[in-house]
Amino acid sequence: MEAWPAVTVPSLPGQAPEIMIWDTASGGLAVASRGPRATLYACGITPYDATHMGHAATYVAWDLLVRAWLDRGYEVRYAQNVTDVDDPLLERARRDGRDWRELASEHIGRYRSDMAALRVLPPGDLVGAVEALPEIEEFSGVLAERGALYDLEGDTYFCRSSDPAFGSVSGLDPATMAALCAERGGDPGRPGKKDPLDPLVWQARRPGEPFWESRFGQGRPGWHVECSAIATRCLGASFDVQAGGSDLIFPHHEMSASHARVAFAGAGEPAFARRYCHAGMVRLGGEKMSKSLANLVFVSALREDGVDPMAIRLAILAHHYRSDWDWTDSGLAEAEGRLARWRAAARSAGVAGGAARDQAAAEPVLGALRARLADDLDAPGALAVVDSWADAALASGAADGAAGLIADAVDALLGIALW
Ligand code: 5CA
Ligand code: ZN
Repeated sequence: MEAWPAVTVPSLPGQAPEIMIWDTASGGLAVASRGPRATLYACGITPYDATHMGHAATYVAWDLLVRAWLDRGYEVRYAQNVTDVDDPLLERARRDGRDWRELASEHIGRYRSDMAALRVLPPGDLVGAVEALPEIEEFSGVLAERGALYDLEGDTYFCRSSDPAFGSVSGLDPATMAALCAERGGDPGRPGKKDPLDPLVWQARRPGEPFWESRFGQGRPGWHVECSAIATRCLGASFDVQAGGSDLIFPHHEMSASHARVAFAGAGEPAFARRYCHAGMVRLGGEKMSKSLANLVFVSALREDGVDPMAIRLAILAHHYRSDWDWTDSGLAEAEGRLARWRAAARSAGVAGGAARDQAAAEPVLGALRARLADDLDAPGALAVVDSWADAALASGAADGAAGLIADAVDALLGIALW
């Protein structure tokens, strides 16, 4: 499906250092990509409600990674899915007496326009589960040929025991895995399963629900295999980064990786992602912002209230992507103040035309910004660098010969437009 329009990214003199990122699987910092082509798969939305600040924060985090890679001179290939058929979407459509396709399409449209407003660069591939059904079936067929699937009353399950490396993404113990499975869409208690953790790969047709024909009978695909198939179809058997919120570490990212390891066993490099990266949870009033709890702040609602999307983006960037944090009105007000200060500094430095491009003068700020972002996307550190520049520019009142370049760097690396 179509993504959203890209904004232009100014090119900067010099080059970003090696980008390091926290890898959940190894529990440490790792080089995000060896280049020169960097590949990213970020799990996309399930479109049954509007984009909330939690979604926005995760996609802004991966946008920092994409921008850092571009600044390093890498060619970026970025794929994202849209889970446009799944239980929560069908349940919401039923609850509201709406057609599930129409509900999905409304929220995908809103997501696109929110992402564009936040200046998040679009993925090259935005792929819906429904449009990827042939690829998902083909991928599942490979699992079947490898003897990794079994039938239970018409439903098709994946044997997690077919993957010797199962557990290597999350590193969790079996009891925690079972608890998280139950909480996050799995069915560890279903009688007849070979292992409580085995996930559905194809779910048999249920009354009143959409279904498609397949070699596994009439039905629809499981959630984890959707991402295994789409990611590997778009990026190949191995790619650099698999990204999502920390609520996807288990079971989702564990299962998607496990499917791919079995499907591509013996194909050379270990399959699926080299790094697994996870964003913290955005909360409201101390509780995870989630569609199911309905404690949501929507990007579109703030925009309709006249909030500048750049202030929303700055409010997100004030928190490190890996931390859990609370969305607050005061955080947004602080971001509005910061944006006004940065814009005043750019204006007072006379850069409306972007003419002030003294490279030597810009270098300390540019170098510090790049260093902060290369260190596990340290956005709060990067904001502090720009704050110091803006404070000094405002205090001196003199024309700043570097301001045009610095504004370009703020745009290219942080995605914040100062004019
Ligand atoms: N469609 C699946 C992924 S394949 C899904 O999880 N969709 S979602 O709409 O529920 O979430 C989209 C992304 O936002 C995921 O990366 C998820 O981890 C992230 N996310 C959801 N809620 C929050 C939150 N409160 N804070 C931070 N990230 C969140
Ligand atoms: Zn996913």
